[in-house]
Amino acid sequence: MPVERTFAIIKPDAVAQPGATGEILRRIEDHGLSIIGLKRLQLTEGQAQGFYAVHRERPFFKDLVAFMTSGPVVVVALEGEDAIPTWRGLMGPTNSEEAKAGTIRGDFGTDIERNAVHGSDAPETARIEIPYFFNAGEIQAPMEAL
Ligand code: 3AN
Repeated sequence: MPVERTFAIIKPDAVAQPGATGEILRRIEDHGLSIIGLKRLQLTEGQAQGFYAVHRERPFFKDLVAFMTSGPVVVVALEGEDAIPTWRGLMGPTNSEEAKAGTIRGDFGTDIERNAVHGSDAPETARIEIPYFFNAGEIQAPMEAL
């Protein structure tokens, strides 16, 4: 199993639920992933547009940016064996309406837009997404990653 890094966002809908941020971080650590970077911030419109630039032509882009800037988020850099599939498995499918109870999107999300969390879909994506929010001094790795 490769040691890899991934990037997570706890989105405004989840951050707004008392206890949800702690519970999500607990699930992450319970599944063997190390939190190597963590901060809470209010995204600007420009930050949200840049982060989701790949979706800028999609009909839901404007709503997605409005939602992602509607309240604070928590951004997290993770490291561990199979971190990308492990985190995506914990998250559940994109649409919270299709996500099973016990997944984060099933337990804390509402629909396809208000879906509680984000996770990188591939190592190349994580390599772009982590530096989008963290500078080198804000990442402390317990082991050397790829
Ligand atoms: P995932 O976050 O599961 O990788 P993506 O990358 O397809 O999903 O979509 C990025 C984000 O865009 C999703 N987390 C969701 O918030 C939003 N999104 C995707 N598809 C739709 C849609 N059809 N309607 C509204 N929002 C969407």
